Amino acid sequence: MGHITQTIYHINPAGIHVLITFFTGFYVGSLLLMFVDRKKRIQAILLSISIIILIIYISKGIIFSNIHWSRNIEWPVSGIFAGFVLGGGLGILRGETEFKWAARNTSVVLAGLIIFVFFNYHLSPYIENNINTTISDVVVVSVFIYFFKEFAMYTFKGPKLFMFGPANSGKSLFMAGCYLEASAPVNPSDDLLELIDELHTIGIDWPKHTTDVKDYHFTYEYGSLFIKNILFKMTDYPGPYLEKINEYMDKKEDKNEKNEEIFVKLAKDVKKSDKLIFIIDGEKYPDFDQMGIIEYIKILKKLPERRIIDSCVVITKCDLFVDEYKDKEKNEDPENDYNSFKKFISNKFVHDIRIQQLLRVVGDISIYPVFYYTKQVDKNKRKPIRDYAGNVFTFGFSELIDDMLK
Ligand SMILES: Nc1nc2c(ncn2[C@@H]2O[C@H](COP(=O)(O)OP(=O)(O)O)[C@@H](O)[C@H]2O)c(=O)[nH]1
Ligand SMILES: [Mg+2]
Repeated sequence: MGHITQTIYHINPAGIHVLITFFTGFYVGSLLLMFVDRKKRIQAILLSISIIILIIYISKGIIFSNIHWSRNIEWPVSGIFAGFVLGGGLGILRGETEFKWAARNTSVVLAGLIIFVFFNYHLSPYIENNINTTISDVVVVSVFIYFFKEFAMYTFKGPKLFMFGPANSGKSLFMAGCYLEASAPVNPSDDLLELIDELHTIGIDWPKHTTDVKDYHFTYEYGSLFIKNILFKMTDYPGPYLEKINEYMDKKEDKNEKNEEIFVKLAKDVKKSDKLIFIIDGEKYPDFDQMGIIEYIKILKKLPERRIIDSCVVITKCDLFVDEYKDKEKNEDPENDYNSFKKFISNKFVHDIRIQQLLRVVGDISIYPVFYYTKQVDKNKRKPIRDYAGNVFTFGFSELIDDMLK
C-alpha cells in the first residue's frame, strides 16, 4: 500500500478526488442492483464487505489522502445514479429482476482501479522497473481480474434433467404436468407453451399427437440465498426413438444422414444430463416387453457411472390403477396418502425382471407414479377431468419435482 499511496500522491489531488468518489458511488449503485437480483445476492454481500472496508480506508486517508465524501457530494451521488442506470436499474420499472450488467460493471470498475494503480506504480519515477517483475505483475493482475469477473458474474447451476420414453407413453403430458406443478417455472420453450395452451383448450380431450420433433424445456429456480436453476428437458419425437438414441450413444455422426442428426443431439443430451427420467407407459401394463425397458438398460450401460445416480423411473397414466387401489385400501383416495399409492404402484411393477434390472441401476425407491385425473367416456376411452375454467387435475408431479431437487 505504501507505494500506491506514494504514487497517487503525485497526481493532481482534485482529479483523483472526483474519480474516486464518482467510481465508489458507481460501485455502490451497481451493488444495490445486485442485491435486488436474487441470483447475485451472495456476491453482493461479499462485495459490500470489501467496499465498506475500502471506504473506511479511504476515509481515514490510508489509501488515498484528502478524500472527503461530503465535500463534493454531487460526485458520489451521480456515481450511484450512473451505476444504477448502467447496471440496467431502469428495468425495475418493467418488472425485471435480473441485472447481469450490474455485476459486469462492478468487475469493470475494479479492473479499472487495478489497472490505474498498476500503471501509476510502474510509470512512477521512484520505481526501478525490471522487466521480470513487470511481467509477473501483469500476470497477477490479469488473473485476479479474470477471477473477479467470474465471481461477480457467477450463477449457481443446478442439475439438468432429461426425460424420455417410447412413443405414446405420455411423454408430452408428463412434461406439461411438471411445468404446471413446478412452483416457479421460467423460460418455457415455445413448443411447451403451445402444449400447455392446448391442454387448457376446452373441447380438446388430450393434446393431439404431433408429427414433428418438439423441443420441450423449462428451468425451475429454487433456494433462497444460493439460487439454483434446474433444467427440465425433453425432445419429443413422433415414433420410436429409444433404439436410435441407444445406437447413437457410441456412434460418430454420419455426415451423409441428415435426418439422423436429431439422434446425435439426443444421445448427447442424454450423456450431458445429470439425472435421467425413464418414462414407462402405465397403460401397457402388464405387457412389460412393450415398455422399452430393454432399451433403457442398454442406454444406461453406455453412460459414465456418475451420470446414473439419482435417475428415476416414472409410471404414467396411473389413473388406470386408481379403482384397484381404492378397492384394496377401503376406498381411500390416492391423494390422501402419496407414499402408500407410490408403494402400491411399485409393488405392481417391481415383479417384472426387466424393471428389477433397471431399478438395480437407478435405485429401488425410485418408481414414481403420476397421472391426470380422468373419467371414462366409453369402453376404451378416458378423458381428463376439468374444472369450470378448463384446468386439469394432476397427481404425483410436485412430489417428484421435490425429490429431484434433493
Ligand atoms: N388415462 C390417461 N391417459 C393418458 C395420461 N397421459 C397421457 N395419456 C394418453 O396417452 C396419450 C399420449 O400422450 P402423449 O403425452 O402425447 O405421449 P407421447 O407420445 O409420449 O408424447 C394421450 O393422448 C392420452 O390419450 C394420463 O395421465 N391418464
Ligand atoms: Mg408427444
